[in-house]
Amino acid sequence: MSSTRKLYELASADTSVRFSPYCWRIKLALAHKNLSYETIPWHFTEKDEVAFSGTGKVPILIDGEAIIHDSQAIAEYLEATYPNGATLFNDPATRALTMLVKNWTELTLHPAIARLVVPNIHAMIAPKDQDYFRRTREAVFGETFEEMAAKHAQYLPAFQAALVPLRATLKTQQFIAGTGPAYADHIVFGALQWAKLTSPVPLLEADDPIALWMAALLAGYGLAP
Ligand SMILES: N[C@@H](CCC(=O)N[C@@H](CS)C(=O)NCC(=O)O)C(=O)O
Repeated sequence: MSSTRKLYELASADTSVRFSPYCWRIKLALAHKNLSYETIPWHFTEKDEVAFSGTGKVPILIDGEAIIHDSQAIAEYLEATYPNGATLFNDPATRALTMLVKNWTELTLHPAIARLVVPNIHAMIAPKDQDYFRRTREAVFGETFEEMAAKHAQYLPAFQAALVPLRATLKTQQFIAGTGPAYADHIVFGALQWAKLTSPVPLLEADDPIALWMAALLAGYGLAP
């Protein structure tokens, strides 16, 4: 079974660099469930290669006969298909709270991070992806990458402010989900790992409780820092 599990994952020009926040969620979720898989590096414009899945975005998980896209759908598939592994959502109330974490991450944290890293991502991705990436992201943010990069210091406070409640939480409990990690941790980790791997400057101090939580998550799953 494990030999047939495959994860399509966003790759940079250097295909060993994988920074997608949504793919990181699923990599941690798979590790949490102790499921092995093979990753398939994928570039933004390789839409034909994933047409079979019905989406042009990753992550896409192939698990035997099942083809699932969208990180939330994949997490729910893993929880339903592998109920005997460690749980991703715990009880129904925690599952509901995980949606708040997802929406906060995607609607507050992701935009704050994007304004700091998107110009640098453009420099990191495969040359064949660069025009597409510039056109689509500049349209979303309403400014050129050059304008965005020039405003880096201006955009930093929104990112720092977004992290305040997370840092306060991690000062008093080990994980977002409590004494052990769960999918809520994976969601937020994905965003901050994306930031870490693509920011032109370090965004967290080494002794920041958030940085320590990220390291503990990776170490707990036996993943490389
Ligand atoms: N809602 C999707 C979002 C996935 C997504 O946006 N993936 C990005 C990589 S981080 C992507 O594949 N983008 C392709 C594109 O923009 O063309 C999920 O949760 O999986």
